[in-house]
Amino acid sequence: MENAKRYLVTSALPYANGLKHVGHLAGAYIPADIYARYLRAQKRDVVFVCGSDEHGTAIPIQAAKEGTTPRAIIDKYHEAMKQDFEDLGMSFDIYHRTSEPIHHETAQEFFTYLNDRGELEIKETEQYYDEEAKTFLADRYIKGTCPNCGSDRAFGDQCENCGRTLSPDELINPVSTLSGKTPVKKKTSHWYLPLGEHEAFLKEWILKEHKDDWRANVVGQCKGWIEGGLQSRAVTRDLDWGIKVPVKDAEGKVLYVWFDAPIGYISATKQWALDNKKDWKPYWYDKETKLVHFIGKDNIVFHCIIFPVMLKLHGNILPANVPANEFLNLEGDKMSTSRNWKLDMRDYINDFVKKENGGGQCVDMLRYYLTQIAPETKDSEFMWKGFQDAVNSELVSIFGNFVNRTWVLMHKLCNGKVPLFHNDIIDDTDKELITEIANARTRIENLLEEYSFREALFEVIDLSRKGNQYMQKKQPWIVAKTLTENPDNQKLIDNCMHLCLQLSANLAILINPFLPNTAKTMLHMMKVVDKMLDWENAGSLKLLSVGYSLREPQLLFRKIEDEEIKTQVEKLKNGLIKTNTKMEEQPQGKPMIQFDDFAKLELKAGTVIACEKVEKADKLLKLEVDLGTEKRTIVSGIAQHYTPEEMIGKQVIVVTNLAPRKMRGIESQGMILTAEDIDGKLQLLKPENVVSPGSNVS
Ligand code: B3M
Ligand code: ZN
Repeated sequence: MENAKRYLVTSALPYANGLKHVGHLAGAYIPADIYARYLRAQKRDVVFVCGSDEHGTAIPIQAAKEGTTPRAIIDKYHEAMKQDFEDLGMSFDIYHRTSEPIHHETAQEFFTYLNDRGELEIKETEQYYDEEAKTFLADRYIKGTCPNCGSDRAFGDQCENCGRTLSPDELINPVSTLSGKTPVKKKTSHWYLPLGEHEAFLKEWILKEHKDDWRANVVGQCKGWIEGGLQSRAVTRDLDWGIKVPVKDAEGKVLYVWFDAPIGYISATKQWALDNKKDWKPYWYDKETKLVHFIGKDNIVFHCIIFPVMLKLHGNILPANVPANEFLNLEGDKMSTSRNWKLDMRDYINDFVKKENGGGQCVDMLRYYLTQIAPETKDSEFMWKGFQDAVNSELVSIFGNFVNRTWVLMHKLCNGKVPLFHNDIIDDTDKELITEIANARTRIENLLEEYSFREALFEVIDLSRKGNQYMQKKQPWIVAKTLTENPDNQKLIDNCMHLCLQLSANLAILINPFLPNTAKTMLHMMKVVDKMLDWENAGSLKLLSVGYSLREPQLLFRKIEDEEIKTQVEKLKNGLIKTNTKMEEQPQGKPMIQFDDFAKLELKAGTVIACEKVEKADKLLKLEVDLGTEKRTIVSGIAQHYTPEEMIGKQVIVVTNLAPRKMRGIESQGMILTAEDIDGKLQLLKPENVVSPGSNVS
């Protein structure tokens, strides 16, 4: 296996529009972190970069939802995501952001370079334009009926109901989400990357050169894209949030987020180099650099086709591999932010990591389970019960148990010191274990080099399992009972404990890329320095010197109780119920209005003086409301929440200038205001203390 001269490891830049869940963590972050930690332990030259993706329509859309500015959104979520990653032990050399000036400059330079060389084409097309908001509409800003399933929750890029990918032209009855108006078609020009011109290169590079060393799912997806015909891709957008297109007269145009985001890897490297007084260029220009992108499967086309074409045209190196992961489901269903069926990193941090001392253990437990179920070749499933089993029956019962037994017995039977190994009485069982220790390193190393993290981790646990079996065969605690009769048997105990201790030291090195906190605790127990964890030490049987006294054992992992799992599953299900009700009733936020719009409403406080049910309508009540200067009849849909008797005497808030409407033959001359609770129950809005009927409400 040839080592590269240097490595650049990247994790997909998460959108700064919300918290990220453990599916993201398992897909693009933990595997990259394991790989980077492994390379560092190998003392290779490695830079591991990530950062927030702060452009694209996702950002202003979230800003509108939260009633704030895009800038406030990226600042808030950048900090939050950065903190979450830190809390979960991601060892980025830099966590950058694409809103930084250095990134804007880098992306603009990149665009200019391609544009000046005629690598981009300009095309004029017709796109939806909102005449009221005076803006072209990004796909996400157009809503309509899905041509596939008929749902009205379809957007210009995708139907929320059936998941089908759409283009704005396919929507039936398109409406602008900004103004609620029907958009018109208007001409606009954009820059395109003519992917078709690079088909031969892509075929050669992916389908031939990398057909064996890239994951089958990745090559398969690329093959589909290439053979389906590569269309030119617009690399600019009509939008006011993003990186300005660095061309004269390109007002109102920004770089497409998928053009600038991957360049974020380059600007992050630049910033890292500035901070550390290094040269960033070899990482992006020298062929002896190994560039590896860790991503989820939905990002394959961008990292394997579009960005490589950009890199090639710009004179950069190409990725050596793109180990994309499939998706992680949760308790039998797809993870989804909009349906709230997810486990946010933040929730795990709050419920486990922050809840107790030794949060490091909990971090490692999650890292363990997510690696054990990593969706490397197919979608996989996060089950709370599976998490509990993985922790209790593997980490606690196998790995933790082996290390703990070794320490307890060493203190009991060897005075807390590393005993001598007596070569004269070595037997086959010892020899077998010694071979296992020697072989494990290469096996694990090969698996890590080919991005099979799941299997590599299995091998580490398996080695500890072998330690348990060895100890079970040797039974030093039984041998100890024969010592008065046969003092020479201490040698048997010594050999067993010596090997178990050396194996433990090996396990610390091998587990370190996966579970760094566990390795740290083990270092503390062994009273050795970090350097022992250098990968080159793995396989050695001389890691702990004879006679060296070690510390008392520490618990590496705690058990996960049934109660904790139950709580989590309930929490998940409750969250789903809440969002379901919320979603049905309020599909999305309404467009912003001006004060003048609000001022058009006339609101008054009134007192209900009579009330009765409306015949044959189980939801309606007919109210007589005293508004001081007049009395009005109002029909209201509150019959399932209030009885007529309860209503009499109550104060209510009435919209008095709403055009009258007939309901079940009765003319309703206004509307009373209610608030709807999460469970659908209606509550009347009313003044805190009784006011005179007819009081103005504003
Ligand atoms: N922000 C999409 C995502 O979070 C996008 C990745 C960019 S990587 C350069 O899935
Ligand atoms: Zn649909």
